[in-house]
Amino acid sequence: MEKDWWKKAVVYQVYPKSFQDSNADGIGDIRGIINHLDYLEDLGITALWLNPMYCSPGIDNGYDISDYEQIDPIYGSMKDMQLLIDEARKRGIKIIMDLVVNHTSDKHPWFIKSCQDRTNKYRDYYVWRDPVDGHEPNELQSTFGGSAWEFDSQTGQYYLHQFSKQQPDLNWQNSKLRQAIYKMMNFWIEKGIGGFRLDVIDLIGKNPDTMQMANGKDLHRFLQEMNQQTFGKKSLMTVGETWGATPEIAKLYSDPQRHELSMVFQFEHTQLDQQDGQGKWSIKPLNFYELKKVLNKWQVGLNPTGWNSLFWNNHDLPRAVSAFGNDQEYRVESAKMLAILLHLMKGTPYIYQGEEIGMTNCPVSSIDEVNDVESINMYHEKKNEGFNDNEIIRLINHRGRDNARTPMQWKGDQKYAGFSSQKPWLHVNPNYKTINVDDQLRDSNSIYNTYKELIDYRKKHLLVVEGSYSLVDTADDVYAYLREMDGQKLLVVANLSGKDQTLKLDYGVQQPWISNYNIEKINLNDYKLRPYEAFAVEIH
Ligand code: TEU
Ligand code: CA
Repeated sequence: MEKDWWKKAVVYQVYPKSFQDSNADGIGDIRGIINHLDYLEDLGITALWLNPMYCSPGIDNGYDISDYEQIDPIYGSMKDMQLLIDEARKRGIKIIMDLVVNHTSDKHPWFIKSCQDRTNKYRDYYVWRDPVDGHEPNELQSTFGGSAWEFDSQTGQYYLHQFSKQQPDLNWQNSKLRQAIYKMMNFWIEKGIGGFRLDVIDLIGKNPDTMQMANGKDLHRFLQEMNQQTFGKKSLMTVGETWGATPEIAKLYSDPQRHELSMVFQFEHTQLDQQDGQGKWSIKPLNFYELKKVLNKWQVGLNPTGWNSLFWNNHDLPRAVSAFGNDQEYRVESAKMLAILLHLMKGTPYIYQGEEIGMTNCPVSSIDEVNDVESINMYHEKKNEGFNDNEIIRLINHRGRDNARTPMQWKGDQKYAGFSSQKPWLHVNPNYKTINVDDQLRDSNSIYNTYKELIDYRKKHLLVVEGSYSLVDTADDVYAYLREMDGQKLLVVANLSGKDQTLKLDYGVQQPWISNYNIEKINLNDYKLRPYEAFAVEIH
């Protein structure tokens, strides 16, 4: 196997609970994924990242794991999982497993034993601290609201949880814990998987006493140790989820000389519609020039030693076309623009399920319709602070995680969008009648086919993978860049805005590889870009 295969890969992210239900219980499952491998092969993707399907009480939809080496029965069995790995391989698709090792579920046997008394050998698998003056050890807050410390009355200490209190943090300072994790990783590697996506991996070097959680002092040492004891010699792909990364930090993770990870997810561009330093529930309009600056910074900044991941959305974020495009009158144009802009950049692109058909956010009108623990906790917190329902629902509709988690829209003419024959665990977006896979497969001009073409270009032109990247000077709301290799030159232009823009570049008249307004020829010396217009042209 080629060592750096992941540099050429296009990754598709499946949120299993919402992809396809094969046994009519309203919950997506492994058989449902297997049933759609041909679809994914047709799209052209070469790796599949699966959100967690291990045994879990499901407080945080699988990110609270109670057994790392078993499949949760709601998703199927280990036999189904092995079948998925093997069937995917036959289609040239590698399976990337979600590795959640910053915390477990409070129902994991390690934690249950850890709670029994202060001296048992699992006590130190988690992070326990004495009360200070009868209170929490310090001010650390949980990402999902409230204190990050929970008191255990049986043993008289607090345990740390950076997410919900049912997700106790593991203590990575304990070498026995680290060995247990590596053993579990090797168990999965032996099944023939293609790699791991490492959940909130930048938190494992935490020091709760100094309150430094992300980018702690032992983080890179732990990753090097993990690399050496698990995937290091195995051409696997690894992508770390690192909310706290800067380009400099991302290079530490992804420089091959350092033997850590293949790449990381950085989130700077997904936070530009938040007010500075005020977190995800503070909203401001997206500034297109800022977006261009940030994406460009990462393209330039990771050169030459690092490697970028390229993505607009995932299961934690609003839908791409709703967050960065216009999900109403320009839904098709802006969804294609986002695809063209991202997929011709340097790095490994990720497509989140439904993005390839331009699925949109799915607004709700009451908290009763909300499933996600993060949104529900925030709702109660804000209620206590005196906010009214409408204000809070507006925030949830803008940034809540359920937006991305509604069932995949396969068919326009079936109840529940062809996701299941039974009422799904989460509502289906009513727009499935017009936004669905079936219709787009039939339409050669669909968003789906734009993605398919872009993936194909990446496979056929090494330039897209390896070519250099440089920004081209244009109007603020227009993003243009050049990719170059061995004399071949590709120009990519995207109008990020819903307004007309002028483009004047000394490249004459060219024929595009791809465009979202179906143009045959473009006079680059003087061109009027329409709302969200985008194209890529090879310069001759
Ligand atoms: O996400 C990490 C994380 O910090 C998110 O919770 C993020 O803060 C929020 O969703 C968006 O603002 C990972 C997983 O992707 C997420 O689904 C899990 O809930 C979380 O870790 C805990 O495992
Ligand atoms: Ca099912």
